[in-house]
Order: sequence, then structure tokens, then C-alpha cells
Amino acid sequence: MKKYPKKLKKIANDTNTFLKKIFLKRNKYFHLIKPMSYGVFSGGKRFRSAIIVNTGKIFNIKYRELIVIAAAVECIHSYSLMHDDLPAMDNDDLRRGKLTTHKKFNEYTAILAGNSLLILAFEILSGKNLKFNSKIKSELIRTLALYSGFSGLADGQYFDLTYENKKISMKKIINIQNNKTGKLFAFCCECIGIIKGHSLKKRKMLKEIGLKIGLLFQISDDLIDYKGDTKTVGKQTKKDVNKGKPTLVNHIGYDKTLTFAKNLKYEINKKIKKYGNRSEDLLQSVEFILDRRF
Ligand code: GRG
Repeated sequence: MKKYPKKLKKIANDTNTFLKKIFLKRNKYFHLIKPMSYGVFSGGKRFRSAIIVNTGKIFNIKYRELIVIAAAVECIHSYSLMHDDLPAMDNDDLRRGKLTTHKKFNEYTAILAGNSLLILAFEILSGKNLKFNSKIKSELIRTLALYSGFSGLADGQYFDLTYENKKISMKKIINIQNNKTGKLFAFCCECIGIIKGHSLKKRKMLKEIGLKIGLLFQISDDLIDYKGDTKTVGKQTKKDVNKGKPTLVNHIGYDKTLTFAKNLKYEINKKIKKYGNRSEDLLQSVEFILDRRF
């Protein structure tokens, strides 16, 4: 476990290097590349990249191709954070220990830079850097589009904001979190099944693991929001309680949420272990989720 953060760092560096090359080639469009870079290279953990690489390892997929997919996913993740921080959404001034993009630049710049990152993700997946046949590439693009738009991330975000200060069931809260956070993680695992040409049924097993990893990640984010301090976490904490967010911590309290999370981790590990020895790095990633402090 102790070695894990070092491995995470290598994946993060390689993903960043890939993205930096893209920005360098197009630097005459510096007006938006500047805020896009600010949002992407502001110190994110690249945990979604790690899930892609570590799931890919189980199935012997080339590291280089995995980093290309990871770069696309990180673009979507950073766009979602940039837009999440806007005054119309969560209205945050601090992200990853720095000013949020709209605070550093302005609102329209953050909106356009966010949109550009979202679109860049699909440019990356459809481009020459990803060396799979067109059937695989179009299925990767289709699945990522399904999971990040109105039947995924955007839907989760919509209800996360709509249900502030409303009493809703635990089932609904989990559904919101599955869409807001889980779907992108679902893609991180399922993309490997797509590359391998797995049947939908076989892909579903990977999708389920990803969804559960995403739910665990979101729950740990909520636990950190409740217990963590702004300096360590890099963003303002205690906001979920103050805003009456639809989280398990607000619904059943900190201790019961922690127990729920530990049971969820056990369930995830059981599913991952079925893939044998090569799943060790993925298991370590899951271990990191509840251990992390930021
Ligand atoms: C406007 C169409 C449209 C959609 C908006 C904004 C949005 C969609 C979705 C937001 C989803 C969101 C912010 C989910 C939170 C997920 C989460 C736990 C983020 C923190 O992730 P980390 O810890 O962040 O991986 P780092 O900083 O390490 O990258």
C-alpha cells in the first residue's frame, strides 16, 4: 500500500505529459489554452487515470494506449470541476489549493475553457494517437458520451443541485452519486472491456466495478468534506452540511456512512479478486480511496 502513491504519481505525470504536448502544438490558441491548462494542471490526483491503467493491466492492454484514454477522461473530469465551481453551481473560490478557474480568470472564460476540455476529450479519442480500429474507437466515444451527458454526469449534477435542502431517500442519493461521480469511473473500467471486444454482459461486470469504485470515491469525498480541513483538502470543507447536499453523511451521519463505505469496499474487492493476480494494482487503488486525506 505504501508504494501506491508513487505509482499514482507516475501515471499522473504520464497523463500530464501527453496533455501538455497537445496544448504545446496548438499554443497559438493561447487565449483558451491558458485557462484550460490552469484547470487541468492544477495538481489533480489523476485517480481516474490510475483506475484505467490498473484495470487495463488485468487484461494486458498497452500502457501507452491507456494513457491516451486517461488523458481524455481527465479532460472531462477537469471540465466538470471547473463548471461545478461556477457561481451558478457550487460557487467555490478554491480548488486543489488554488483559485478556481472563474476566480482566476472570469466566468465566461471558465465556461468556454470547460466546454473546450469536454470537446477535447472526444478529439483525443477519435484522433491518431489512439491506435485501435474504428469500431472500438467509436464505441469508446459513444459510451463516454452516454456517461458524461444527460444520462450520466450532467444528470447527477442536476439533481445534486436540485435536491439541496430537500429530504430524499437513500436510494435517490445513491442514484445521484452514481451518475455524478460513478459513471465516469464506470467508463474507466468498462473501456477495457470495449477494447477487448467483450460482449455487453461481460462489459457489465467491469461497469459495475467502476460504478461501485466511483460511489466509494464520492462517499469518501463527502467524509473528507465533513472531517477534513481546507488546507489539507485544497478546497473549502464543511460545505455539504451547510448547503444541505444530498449526501449519505447528511442522511445517516458520519459513523454509519463510514460503515457503509467499508462494506462497499469489501464488495468491490471481492469482485476484483475474481480477476486473479494481475488485479493487485487495482486492489491497491481501491485501498487508497478510504485512506486518502485529500
Ligand atoms: C454543464 C453539461 C454540464 C454538466 C456539468 C459539473 C458537472 C457536469 C458535474 C460535476 C460532477 C462533480 C463535480 C462530481 C464530483 C466528483 C468528485 C468527487 C470530484 C473530486 O475528484 P478528485 O478528488 O479531484 O479526483 P482531483 O482534484 O484530484 O482531480
